[in-house]
Amino acid sequence: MRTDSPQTIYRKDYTPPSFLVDSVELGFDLDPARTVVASRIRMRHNPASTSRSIELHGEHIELVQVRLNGKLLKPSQYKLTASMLTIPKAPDDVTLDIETVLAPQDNTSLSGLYVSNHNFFTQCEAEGFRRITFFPDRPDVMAKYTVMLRADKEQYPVLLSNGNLIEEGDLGDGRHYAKWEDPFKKPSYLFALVAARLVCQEERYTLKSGREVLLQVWVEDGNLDKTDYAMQSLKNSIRWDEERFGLELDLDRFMIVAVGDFNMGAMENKGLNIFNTKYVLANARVATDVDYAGIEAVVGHEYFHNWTGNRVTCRDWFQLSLKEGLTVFRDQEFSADMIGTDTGRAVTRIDQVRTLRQAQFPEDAGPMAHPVRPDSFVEINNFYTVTIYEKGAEVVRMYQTLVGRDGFRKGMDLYFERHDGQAVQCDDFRAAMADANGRDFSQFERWYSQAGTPIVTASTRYDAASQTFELTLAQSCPSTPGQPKKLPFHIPVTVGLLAADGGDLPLYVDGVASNGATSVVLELTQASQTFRFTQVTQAPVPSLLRDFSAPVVLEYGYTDAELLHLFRHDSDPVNRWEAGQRLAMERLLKLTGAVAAGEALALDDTFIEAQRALLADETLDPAFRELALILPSETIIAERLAQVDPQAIHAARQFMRRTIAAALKPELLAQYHANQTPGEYSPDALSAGKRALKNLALSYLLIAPAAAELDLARLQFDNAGNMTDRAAALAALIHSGSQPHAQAALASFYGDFENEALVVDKWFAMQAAAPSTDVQAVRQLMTHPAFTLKNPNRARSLIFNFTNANPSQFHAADGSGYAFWAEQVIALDALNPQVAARLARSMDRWRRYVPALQSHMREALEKVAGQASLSNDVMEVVSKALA
Ligand code: 0A1
Ligand code: ZN
Repeated sequence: MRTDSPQTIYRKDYTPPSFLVDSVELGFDLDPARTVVASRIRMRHNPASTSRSIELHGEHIELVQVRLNGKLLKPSQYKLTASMLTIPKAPDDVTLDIETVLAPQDNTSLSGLYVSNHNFFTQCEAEGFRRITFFPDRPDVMAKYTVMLRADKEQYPVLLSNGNLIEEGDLGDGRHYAKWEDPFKKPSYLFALVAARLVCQEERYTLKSGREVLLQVWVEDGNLDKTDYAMQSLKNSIRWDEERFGLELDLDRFMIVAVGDFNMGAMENKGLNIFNTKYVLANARVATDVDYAGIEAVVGHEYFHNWTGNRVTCRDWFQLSLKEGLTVFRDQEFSADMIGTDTGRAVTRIDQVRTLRQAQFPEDAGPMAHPVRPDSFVEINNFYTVTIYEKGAEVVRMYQTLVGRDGFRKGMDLYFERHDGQAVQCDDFRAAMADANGRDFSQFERWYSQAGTPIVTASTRYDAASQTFELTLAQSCPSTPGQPKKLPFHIPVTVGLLAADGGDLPLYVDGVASNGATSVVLELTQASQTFRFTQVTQAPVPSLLRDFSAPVVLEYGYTDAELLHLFRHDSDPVNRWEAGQRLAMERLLKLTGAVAAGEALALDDTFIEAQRALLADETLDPAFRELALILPSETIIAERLAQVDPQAIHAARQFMRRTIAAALKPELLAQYHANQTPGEYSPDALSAGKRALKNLALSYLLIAPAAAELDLARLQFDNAGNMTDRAAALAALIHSGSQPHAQAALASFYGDFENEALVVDKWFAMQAAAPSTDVQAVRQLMTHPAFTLKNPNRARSLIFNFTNANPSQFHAADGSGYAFWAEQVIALDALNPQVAARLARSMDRWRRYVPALQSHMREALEKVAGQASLSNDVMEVVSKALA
């Protein structure tokens, strides 16, 4: 066991910085083994601070010398620890000159300055800048940066940093230089540099105002045929932010750079966004529809950060969701607007709900549960979570639901009017939304301070004589670590009432302005509240929480008949989908119980007939039909059970899929043929929806395939004109249970794509997630020459997909999956603590498993926790799991 216990940082302990920085000049002499960084920092005392000592963070770097106002400081004049350089009793105006040395080639953490495929990149969020030079590395210190880069010209022909290129030239000795200046002040976490051998696609683009800007997408040589979609997405993002929010690009030059080794998706460094290759590179041959959608979303996300994150930033890291929740909401709206149709919007909304249920609800119910604005953390990198991002986006969306689109825009305008150029808090955003709309959002604050997923329980009463319909909504929220009791939330619940013919009844609600509309937003603020609908001419079926108007669990005792009615008729497509999910979930829970009890399994015709009708309903978008046919995942089913038996869940879900496949074979085949997308590949939503439905049909047809189905899949695999169809056919063959077919296709796929790293990731990922792949097979795959733990994408593709997407094997009864998990967490931690800590999270829900598995899981967790040298990142996760 490690002896020093990691330090917890509390939000309540915030103090303003003692010194503010006006400008920073950085000089880099880049060398993989020994990079020298010279910095000149002009600072002045912050009147808001009582402290006179300058505190500069610094980690894993060597201090060569420090001068204060020109004078070299003796070691006795400062204090240097492993994480901080402190200069006590400093005068009001200070210029510091600091020289540091570092070794980027040894930096496997991918935080700070590092080398990837012989090129230099930086990643400074959250606290990476301190791995480059000593600095007050906190987001409320905003300064202007000038950066001089010097490097070997032959090896690093491209030298990039934030802002504008103001000078470049030769240094004579085979080296060259480039000088960059960022006209905007920024926190250190937005600093970036790239020194590399890269090529770019570039374009001049005219803003609505008429100003011309230069857009560039930088990639390795050989990848220029994969940059069109990222460039198009960037242009779409720029236009969208102008139109929807009146926000213009504030720089003359905007760059996207792709790097193969990256811990996250991408990073919004000012004017120099650095991206995981996964979110840049695409063409029909190598990328799937899902990849294309990811590129559009992430390019948008990083671009939108330029205003929500960069121009207005966070006061401290507890406010992370201020920029992340808001920016995810913006990228979600962007993706929805890009599709443009109502069902298209609904399809994106359904995807968001699925992500919440698959990942955020479990987080909110587990040992790492935290509020959208946390009160404490050990390692900030562990708080780039689905709660901060996706639940944070839901919180922002609720403002829009409460004040409408126009009211939301007014709130955004006021937010920028008040806070441009500042580092602020979540409360400031809430105040802007409230003040711009004359609303009281004080209770709404609880969405930021209380963790846990609220449960809203509905009950209803219809009185035919008075034509009134009463809807009672009661809310509660389970306790979470450190928060045993919760107060009521301010919850928007969008409601409609369906008539017997499936149409919407006009709504009149006492005390609520509804005026006969077909949907109304009710505001639930008490523990329990009754809403009275009048002029209700017939007993309705309530459609509750339309468009998933709040991130809650909604409970209502729907009958099957009511759910079928909603599934067939609800005018809100999200709730239509939801009714189908409820029908499926009820059955999956019963089947899981039956498997565990050793009883015979059966699926009713009603459910099958509903699925049959939906599958062939040509009035519905294929994309919607596909979503409505996917059964709740094994993870989502598990969340509904007090005690989880992964094998029983797997068997129950497989039984249901097999039964559907057998009953609907002709319809599935018909849809398979009806939804082909011949001709040139296009990632547009309609074509992607057709492929999704067709490939879902294929996967069903290959559950228990005869020779004809195997041939169908192989034919698609061989003749596919795009990666979506090729990968789907390969997955179907892998899951078909026919080893010869699966192995042949895998070998041919690898042969065709071995030089495409992102496709090799898919090859590993598909195998890792197949129920036929046991832990022994994963170990075998790890010996493949293409496997390495050092590349995060590769580690995720094999190891994370096994632990997170292959529950029946990961949870093998003998605990071998957990022992493997422990080994990999430990091995990864030595290389890259951030990635290791994410893998550590796979064990979050261990206390919910059947006792036999729990004891194996505890053993594995204790093994990790007992390691002599463990990063704070992993330590925080495993100790919270065991607490
Ligand atoms: N701000 C980025 C995400 C990001 C966070 C941390 C990173 O390294 C530790 C990298 C990227 C975003 O929201 O896109
Ligand atoms: Zn972000």
